[in-house]
Amino acid sequence: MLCDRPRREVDVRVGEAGEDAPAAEVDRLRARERGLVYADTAGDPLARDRERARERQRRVERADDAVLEDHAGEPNERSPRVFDHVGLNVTDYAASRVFYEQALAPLGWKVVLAFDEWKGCGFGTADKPEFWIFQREPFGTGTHVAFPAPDRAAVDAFHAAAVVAGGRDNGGPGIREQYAPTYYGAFVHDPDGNNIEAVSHAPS
Ligand SMILES: N[C@@H](CCC(=O)N[C@@H](CS)C(=O)NCC(=O)O)C(=O)O
Repeated sequence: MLCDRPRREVDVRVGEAGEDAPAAEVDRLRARERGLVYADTAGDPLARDRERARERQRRVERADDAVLEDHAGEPNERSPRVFDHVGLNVTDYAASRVFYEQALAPLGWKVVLAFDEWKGCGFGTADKPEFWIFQREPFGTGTHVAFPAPDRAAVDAFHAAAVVAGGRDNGGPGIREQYAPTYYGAFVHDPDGNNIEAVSHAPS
């Protein structure tokens, strides 16, 4: 909320919305724009004190577009990557490799390291393998793996590609309000019956 006569202005560079101001207020600022916002006074015993509350106003400068990317499903300080890498045991390496190559391509994942002689390969979005498949026992089924999508169109593309690749539809693209208001996901079973999902948390 803008205020033309604040009692006290403090210049801070906001790298993360939510600490010094509600995200919705910071989101109104474009990259490099500056403006005054109210600090989040929830739980603050001084919040009802008008003078003190005004002192909590902060002048902020949107740091850069990285704040917007907070919604894109990429790891960041508030939502760090949980695993370094994960792996599934599959019954047919060749079949699963083709399935995942086609299904994950719209999300920017590809095979970045392969051990064909051991019937295994790792997928990644850069040069680091973060999702592995290996043909070995005990064969797995029913595991749920969700891949981050940069936007809703990528979720749509994932679902279409995964079905064309032979995946079994387990829920078309759409909002799943039971998980979160902007949770946009799609689900497909891989050749072994694992529940593979793409999800976007973008606001629209
Ligand atoms: N067919 C459902 C699939 C939902 C789903 O699999 N959700 C995940 C969590 S994001 C899950 O493991 N749900 C529990 C379950 O299906 O038992 C849909 O389209 O919404």
